[in-house]
Amino acid sequence: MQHKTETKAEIVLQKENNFSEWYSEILKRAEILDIRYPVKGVYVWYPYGYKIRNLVYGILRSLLDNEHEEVQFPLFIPKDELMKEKEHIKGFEDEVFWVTKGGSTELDIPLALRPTSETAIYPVFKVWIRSHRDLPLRIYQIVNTFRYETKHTRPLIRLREITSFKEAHTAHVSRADAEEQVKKAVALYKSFFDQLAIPYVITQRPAWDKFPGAVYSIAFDTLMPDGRTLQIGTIHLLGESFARTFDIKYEDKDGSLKFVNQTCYGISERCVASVIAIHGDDHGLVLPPKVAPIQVVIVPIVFSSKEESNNGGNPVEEACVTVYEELKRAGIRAFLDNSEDRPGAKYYRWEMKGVPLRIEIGPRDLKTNSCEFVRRDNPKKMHVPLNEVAPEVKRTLEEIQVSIHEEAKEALRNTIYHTDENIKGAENSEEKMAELRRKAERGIVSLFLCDSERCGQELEELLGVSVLGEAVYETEEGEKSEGECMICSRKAKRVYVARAY
Ligand code: P5A
Ligand code: ZN
Repeated sequence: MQHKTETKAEIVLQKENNFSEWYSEILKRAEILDIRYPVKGVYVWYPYGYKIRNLVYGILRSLLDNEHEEVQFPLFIPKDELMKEKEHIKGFEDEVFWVTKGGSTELDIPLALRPTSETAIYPVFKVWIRSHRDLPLRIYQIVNTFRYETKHTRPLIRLREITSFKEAHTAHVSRADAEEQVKKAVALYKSFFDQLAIPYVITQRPAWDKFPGAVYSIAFDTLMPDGRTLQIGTIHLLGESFARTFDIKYEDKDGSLKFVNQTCYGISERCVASVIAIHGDDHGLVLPPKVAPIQVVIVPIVFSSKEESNNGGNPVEEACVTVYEELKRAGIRAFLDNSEDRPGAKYYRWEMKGVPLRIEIGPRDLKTNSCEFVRRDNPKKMHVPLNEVAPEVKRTLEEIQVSIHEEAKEALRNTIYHTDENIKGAENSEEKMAELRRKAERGIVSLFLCDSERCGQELEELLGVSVLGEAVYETEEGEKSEGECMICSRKAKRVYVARAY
């Protein structure tokens, strides 16, 4: 190990003890996001953060491009369109930013900045869709959306400008086809989060807390290091409700006119937030190789190299360049750090930036024609012969990707606390409730709850949690999926609750 240069930092990073501070410091030190922009809930992407963002979105794009086509709709939504769908607007009206003037002239019709794009897109679906041959129609866009959030805003987590809302909208001939699409969207999002090595639970949101205008909503939630869950994506079955409001009909094979059946689903910057929060450690980011802008950094271990290299070549530097070029040729995102900083300063910088693999090459390594691999996610070092570097890098990056995923999945699994008991009705129920409250401090609690809003809200208050929803996709084998509601003792389904962002 080289002697680490002491790098002065005012704040010692402690992800487990003080996640909130850790998170803001990482965004700054790893140069993801500059939070100094003078509008609440609105932030600036640094170049490095933007590269991560683009790699993350590249994965989603390639998944969506399979069966969807990318489009772009306007940011402005005229007030009358936004107000058409009654339930939808009830859910969003307090969150809409309005443009009411052009210069100093009042606009005839105020324009909303899209909080989401149903009411921008569906009036156009009405003119695009004529016949059953136009269906299924599946589009997506990656755009900014605006929500006047009144809860505490937080970079990448609760934004007033979501800079990249990845929203898909589909229309189908029947309810069965739309439900099939919901399943496909679930599979698609699973694959997306799996590639980010992000573990999740999938739930059906309670009927009293679904997306405004939907028949039902499916949510993906992950667990942040402070024990709170973060909703990282949702999929909604819209049925015919928007089709009726916006009069979206198609001519069926028999000539009759029918309403389309719709779905929509979306993901925000929260997917980037969860990559940072879940994999990072006290030294900085730990990026999954798939989304690391630099997958491998090469650090030459040279001591007084300058004179030597000026006199025509230094074997260490030459070896580094050879390795760098070979990795580039192999399609690996490599970087050769031949700056004048000391090795320790370089280690610090690239650890902070989450580079999954570091290759060190020094004079001693050259004597054995080898180099040293240092993984970001575990402290073990490995000697690798120089002529095997490219395949070994590929193999190691794959190993890292799998290993951080397994670790994160395990951590989530371990914090889910299951109970089959009807605790509210039990003796010493006070004590048992307090126990559940403690469990919910650190993770997800799985319990039985009926679908009434009253029971849901009572439980939320008793435990200081939010109801995520019914564990529709993920119940473990052998686990009871039906029991008695913890609040009213009626028949109930297994539900996940947690303190949520
Ligand atoms: C689905 C796409 C929708 O808006 N319309 C089109 C549907 N669903 S949603 O649940 O309201 O939002 C989708 C996901 O976006 C994230 N999200 C946010 N992220 C950051 N800041 C916000 N203010 C914010 N609001 C919502 C959530 O992950 C949500 O699941
Ligand atoms: Zn109940």
